[in-house]
Amino acid sequence: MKLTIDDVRSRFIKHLGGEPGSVYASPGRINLIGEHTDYNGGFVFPGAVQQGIIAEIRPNGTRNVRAYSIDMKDYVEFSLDDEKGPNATHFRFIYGVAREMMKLGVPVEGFDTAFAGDVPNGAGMSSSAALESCYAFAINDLFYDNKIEKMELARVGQRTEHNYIGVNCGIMDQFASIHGKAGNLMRLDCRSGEFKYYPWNPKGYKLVLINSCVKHELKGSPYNDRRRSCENVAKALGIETLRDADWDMLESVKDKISEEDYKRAKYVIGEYYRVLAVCDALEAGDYETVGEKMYETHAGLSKDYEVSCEELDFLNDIARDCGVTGSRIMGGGFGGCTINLVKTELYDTFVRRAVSLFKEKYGKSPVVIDVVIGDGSRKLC
Ligand code: GAF
Repeated sequence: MKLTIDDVRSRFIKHLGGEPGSVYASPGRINLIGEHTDYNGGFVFPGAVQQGIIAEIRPNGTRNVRAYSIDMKDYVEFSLDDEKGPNATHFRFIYGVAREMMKLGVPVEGFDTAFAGDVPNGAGMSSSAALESCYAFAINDLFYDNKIEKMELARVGQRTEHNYIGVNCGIMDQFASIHGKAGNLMRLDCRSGEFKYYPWNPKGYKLVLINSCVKHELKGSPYNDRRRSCENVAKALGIETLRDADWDMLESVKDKISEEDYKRAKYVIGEYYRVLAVCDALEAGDYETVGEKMYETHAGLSKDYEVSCEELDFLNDIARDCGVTGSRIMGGGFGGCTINLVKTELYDTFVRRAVSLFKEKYGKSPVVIDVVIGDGSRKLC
């Protein structure tokens, strides 16, 4: 994390006055494979990154929250008992988390807070989950003696997206932000909630993100439509989620569902099998298969799930032309980054080529982000 405690503390004191409070951090995430599977009860394979949110928080003995966003240079004051909450999205995350914690019986009190982040916005690295997880973790620590278990804190963040932001997301991002562990990816079964850490140390390979800087915002994007398509197909099949579907079942309802819903489900079922194949390949140290599956995911996300864009397809083509082992859209799509599994000796050539060809075509440089797998939500001081 480039951001330091002092960056946040100095503004906290400047804008909110008084004594220092407690400081918490929560990261953004990457996802190796398993995209749009979380809300379908499937598997995901995320890891926390070093970039994240840092927030300083100090209970103020009132029912009000006084919050300063260092990045947006924006201040708000709202009551915890207000039914509507603030308008600005960056403050609604805090309001939503506090209200969801109150619904769980947490005796949340008013607090003063300042926060900043270094997860690039709209990159598909989950800056919003970082913010939600940071406040859920902090409120649990400050007002409830950490009595709420981590998976429930992740659900608080997810419900904040559903109930206060309007994005019907799955659990992956908040799960990853809360549970992240340096040097480890995690395989989460989104149906049972069971997860396993996978040490991530692929000798001879690097993970690098290329941010197209096409702004991805899930709010108002067709993200919710994708989820609805999956639910339509599950309903036609008489099952709870597409986790329980296979190819034959999908074919059996082909005539009863729209062509569009069919394509969405086709991608999701394929992705379920791809994640399992990647788990086996990782256990065998077979990164070629991991990479192949990443390319297959990209093709599915682009052609069947239709959440790619011209710029991301272009970056994916460059990766393939350069001989990069694996490459695909990462996160919800509609812009943001590709994630690339690159042999160390190819790294410089690939990055140089991707930047220059992209710039030549679109007139602006994409941003290169080296992936370092970091820790999940924590108290810094
Ligand atoms: C977004 C959502 F928030 C996640 O829940 C997940 O569905 C992801 O898109 C796609 O895999 O990040």
